Amino acid sequence: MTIHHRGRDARSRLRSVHQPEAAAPGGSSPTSAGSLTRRSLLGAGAALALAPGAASAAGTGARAAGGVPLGGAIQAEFMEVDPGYKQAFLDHCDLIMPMNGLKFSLVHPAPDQWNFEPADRVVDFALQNDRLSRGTCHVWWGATPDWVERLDTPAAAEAALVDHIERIGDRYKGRLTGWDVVNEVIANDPASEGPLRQTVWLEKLGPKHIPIAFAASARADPQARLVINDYDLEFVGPRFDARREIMLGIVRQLQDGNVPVHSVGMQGHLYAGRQIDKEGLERFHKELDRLGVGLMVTELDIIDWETPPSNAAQDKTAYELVSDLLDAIFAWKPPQAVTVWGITDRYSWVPDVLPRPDGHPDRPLPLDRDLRPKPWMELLKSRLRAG
Ligand code: 9MR
Repeated sequence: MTIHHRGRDARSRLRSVHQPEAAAPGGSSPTSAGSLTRRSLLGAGAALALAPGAASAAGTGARAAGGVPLGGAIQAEFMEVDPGYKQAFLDHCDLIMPMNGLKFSLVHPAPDQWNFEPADRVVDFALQNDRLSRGTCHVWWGATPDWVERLDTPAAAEAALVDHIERIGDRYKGRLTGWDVVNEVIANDPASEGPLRQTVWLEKLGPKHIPIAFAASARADPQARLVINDYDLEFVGPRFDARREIMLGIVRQLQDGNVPVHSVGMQGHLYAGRQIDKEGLERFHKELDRLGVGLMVTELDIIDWETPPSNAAQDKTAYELVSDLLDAIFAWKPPQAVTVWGITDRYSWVPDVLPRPDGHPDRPLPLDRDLRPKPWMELLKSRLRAG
């Protein structure tokens, strides 16, 4: 398998992920979603025992007394320079997590180099203020350091992955409610590229990198809620149906191999112009529940580029999208947490990667640039509080 994104800059990589209409990476060998068989994920030696304590961890986690926790992902680089930004997380969030500080290439840029400072700052801030925190993410195509790309045997890749996860999981044990263990492993368009995304980890280890990562995470912190996280699981259309099916397939395969997986993380990057699949999501949630696996929203924000250029129109679209998403999830049962990806329009990846074509400012987050809550923040809070 060849990797196609190596030469591109991070921004264009992210754009291609979040722009399904963009051409699929050239040269990939198409496989059908059906080729992810139950056996294929759990290659020889990958079926690892459920770590002690992990079964009970499935029943614990981030649910706060009195409702569903509202989380916020914070960018450590703005915390000290912008006190209003930092305070906004205390004003609104039950859970405060590092947006980027625990990604592989940032925390572990060279084999013997670790940079825990930015993540520690966020986790300390959360815990000192009696908030929860969680970690993202061990396996992600978008944060693979060069040294990992250069590992030239499967054994070396597996050792590096396991060592990374064990070391970092152990360091944050008891301080994080859980981890996005693998992020964005499903092909962007399963019909032409799928079922799994072509990544360095897939190239080096095959699909078994997924159970390897979950098993290592469970060993490192047996109480942590282990999450498989992905985008584009929410909408109406065959591409989204296929992505939900693949997600269920991965969860079932992990369970078949006795590998602990406790929740599916639905990123929730919601697009104006797309429709939330209320029935499809309810079915998805119900099936996860039947499997004993929870559902959480992990990266909620709004990509409003197909909305007329007015604050009122953009906020109305955002409100409707969030309302539809919550209706769809709550139709079965409350989610385990809902986390917004940032908190204020001051700082977001959306204008960098998916700017509005008309140049009007994006309004991706629940607080505006002056930290005033938009109607969808009130909606979110009242739905989550009611639980
Ligand atoms: O919002 C994040 C941005 O600050 C980072 O520069 C970027 C690369 O690490 O990642 C962004 O977050 C992504 C997340 O980790 C995975 N889902 C898509 C998010 C937006 O691109």
